[in-house]
Formats: sequence, C-alpha cells, structure tokens
Amino acid sequence: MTRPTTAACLLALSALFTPHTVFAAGRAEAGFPMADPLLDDPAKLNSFTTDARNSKRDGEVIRLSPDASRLALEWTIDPAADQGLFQSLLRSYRSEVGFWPGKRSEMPPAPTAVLTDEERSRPHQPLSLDLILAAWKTEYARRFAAHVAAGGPVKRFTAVAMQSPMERASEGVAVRTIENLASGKKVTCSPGSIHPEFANDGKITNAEFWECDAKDAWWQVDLGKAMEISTLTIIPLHKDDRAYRFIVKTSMDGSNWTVHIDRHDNKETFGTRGCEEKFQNTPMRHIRIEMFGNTLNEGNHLVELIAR
Ligand SMILES: [Ca+2]
Repeated sequence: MTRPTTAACLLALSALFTPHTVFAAGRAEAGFPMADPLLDDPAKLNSFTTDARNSKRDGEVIRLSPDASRLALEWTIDPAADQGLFQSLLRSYRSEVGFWPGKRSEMPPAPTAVLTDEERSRPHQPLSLDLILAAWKTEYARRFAAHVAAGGPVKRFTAVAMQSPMERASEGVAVRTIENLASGKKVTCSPGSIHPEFANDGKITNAEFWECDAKDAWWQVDLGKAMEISTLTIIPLHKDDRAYRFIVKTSMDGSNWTVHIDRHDNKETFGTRGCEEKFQNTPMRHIRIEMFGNTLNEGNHLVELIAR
C-alpha cells in the first residue's frame, strides 16, 4: 500500500525548517533524522520531492539545503509491522520488575515473560488503544488471579458515576440549607466510611455525601438527649434513576431499636426532596440508617438525614 504525503507529515517536518536549526548546523546543508513516529520500522521511504536547491538521501536521513520550504514524502507501510503486537505488549508487562526498595545494584533480574498458548495464538490486530487495553486487562486478570490464589485480600471498589464539568459546577452551587435537629450531632458509622459528617451538616447538595461501599453499611447519629421528632427524611444521592435500599431505626438507649422506615426493597427514586416519613411526635435519641446499595451498584451515598 502506498500512501501519499499527509498534511500532518508536512506539518511535523516543517517545524524543523527554522533559521535556528539551519544556522546551528553551521553547514550549507541542514540534515535531520527522519522523524521517528512518522517513518519508524512500519514504514519504508520510497521517494521524496522538495523545493530545496540541493537535496540528497542518506539512508534514513534526508539532507536539504537551508532554502527548503517544502518536503513531500512517499512511503510504504509494512503490513507485517503490527504482527505480534498483543504478545509483545504482554511480554513487556510480564518482564517488569516491581517496586524495589533496596539498592539498584541488588535489584533482581527482570522476570522471564511467559505466554499461554491461547495468548500466543491470538490473531494479529493492528495497533490501537483497544489493543493496548486488551493486553493490559489480560495482564491485570492474570495478576489478580495470582494474588487471590496466594491468599491475598480482595476489596471491591465502586466508583461514583462520572459527571460532566457542567454537572459538577451546577451541583456545587445548588446547596440548600435546611433545619435539622441532627445537624452537627455526634456520628458513628461502619468501617470504610468516607465523609460521615456530610450526612448531617444541614446542607443538601449532591456534591457532598456520606459514602460507604461496605456490605452492611450503617450511619448513626446521637442527638445528645431524647428529642421529640415527628419527621424523618432520608436524602440519598440523587443521580440518574438509581434507587437506594435502606432502613431507618431509632432508639432511646442505643440498644433497643424500632424500625421507622423500611425501604429494604426500595425501587423508588426520591429526587432532591428525599424520602420523608411523618409520624406522631416520638421521643428518640439515636437515629440509625442501614443501607444496602442501590439499583445501579453496591455503593451507599447519603446526602442528608433530617430529623424534625
Ligand atoms: Ca449534607
């Protein structure tokens, strides 16, 4: 296959045609090596044309006189250039030396990369980001399996859904401040929690929430003394159509609990208003929410628990 000179190629090379380059060479002719990304091993230079007064090819180098303002190249792509790329990527990953805390001179030799029959026989594919990703995932899966086989711990992480910059900005400013008897009161929560203080700071914003991806996640607030409460509102993260599953219990002594809200099998999204439960004035000191993930993933995200 023969490709005509591309605009990109001309652009890259024309960058070298500066007075500085020419005069620094201190010769009547300016020489430069062929740009690596353009004509590395996969491509073979066939011919070139230029408006330079003098020009000559010297192996993989083209020498032009300083008056040159245009260079056009014609090259052939080597169809076998991408052969074995996937295998080559895997070998690179597998011959890495991990972090070595000791002296460089005492660093162990790089491990010998071993490929399975299946990996070796994977058909040829041209270089692409997908191919690199496929190799990376293959190697990650192998290391993960080895880690688990060696009895290594496994922790599951659930990423919060990605937001556009516009969403982040709008959510950052859309802060609603509300009256909350639980505001700023002492909070305890399950291990693995992030920002438990956000769930009773009196602010409603999707940008801030208590987060815990652990199974049996719980968050609990101590009002400090028994208070008469008639409304409990749970505002989970309000995002896409996910519905959070939870129950809310209250207690006077922190030992004996009464279930006030049971949304263990919830499939409802509540929007920014949250799930509100009204009842007769009831004395309570401790309020506890237990969350069981949502319809999208196992994450638990509580924007606010409001007691009034
Ligand atoms: Ca909050």
